[in-house]
Amino acid sequence: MPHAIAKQKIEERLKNLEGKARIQEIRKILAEIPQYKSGPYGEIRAELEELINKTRVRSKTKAREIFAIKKEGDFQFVLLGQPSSGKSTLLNALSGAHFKTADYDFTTLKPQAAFVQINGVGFQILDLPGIIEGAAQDKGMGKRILAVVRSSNGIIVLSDLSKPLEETEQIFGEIKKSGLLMEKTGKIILVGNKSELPEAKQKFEELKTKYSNFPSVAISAMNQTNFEELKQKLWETTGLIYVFSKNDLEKPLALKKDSTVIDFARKIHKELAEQFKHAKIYGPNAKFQGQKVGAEHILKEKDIIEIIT
Ligand SMILES: Nc1nc2c(ncn2[C@@H]2O[C@H](COP(=O)(O)OP(=O)(O)OP(=O)(O)O)[C@@H](O)[C@H]2O)c(=O)[nH]1
Ligand SMILES: [Mg+2]
Repeated sequence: MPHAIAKQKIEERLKNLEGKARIQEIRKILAEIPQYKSGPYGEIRAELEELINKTRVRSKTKAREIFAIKKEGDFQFVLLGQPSSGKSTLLNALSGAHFKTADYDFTTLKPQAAFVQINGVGFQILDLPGIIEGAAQDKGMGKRILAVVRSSNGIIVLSDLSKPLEETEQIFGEIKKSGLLMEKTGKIILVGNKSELPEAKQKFEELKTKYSNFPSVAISAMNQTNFEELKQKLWETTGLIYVFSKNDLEKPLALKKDSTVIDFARKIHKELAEQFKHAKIYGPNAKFQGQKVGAEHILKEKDIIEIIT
């Protein structure tokens, strides 16, 4: 075959192929064409080798662009569950977003973020593509999905209670295999969805027993039932408390448990911390309203704080 025609045919074969599939096809072509090291076929060969490298770089940047979502707010949860477990439906209901939902698998193909308000504090929750068995070995984009899970602060395992429980066990298997069970100890919550369906209750009880060391709650994302309990458990999972500045009783501020008055001042403004003299505490935990405290006083949820400079 004249090499000009060969070149055209190669272009045809590679059209519309990306990533792994493109590299595989290039390798196949390399094996098929005459094995000359120089001359026109030698040149085609060199071009194809170069194309493999370019494809690698391109698919890497692409994957990163699509998959990286900047962490915003005090805590980032991810929704991890089998395909069609209702992840997008749940996030829409909690946040008012309008992500696509459908009764077929793999509706969501890349992470998408929304803010959910709990106790007046905004949390970022990421909706992810469904996860399947073999994810830790990269099946179904598994590695990329798990990388997003790794960089988050907490995991909501969304179990589809209309499906065999083995599917949920597989998800726990994958997060265990990838080391996330250890890394995210105390930051994983089990949520059973579609609880309004028959047999869901019974299945959830089984799950709850099996995974008794995780906080768990059964909900119906569709009917929005048990959302208060869900939010309360999510809040507890964050390990945060919310407090108020005496100047702004509308907007609470989230702090890590056991934060001190000076941590609070720092979070508001560096200068406020530098000019700190003492503080006054109001609210349900104060010994009396306006209790005077020092910089190292440990705050409790719902404290109202006045910094004196
Ligand atoms: N019966 C019932 N169906 C639900 C519930 N929540 C979601 N669904 C349905 O389940 C199907 C899948 O919902 P999605 O929100 O698209 O699920 P997903 O987990 O985001 O799916 P993928 O993005 O494909 O992984 C849709 O038909 C939803 O209407 C629920 O609480 N009860
Ligand atoms: Mg989805």
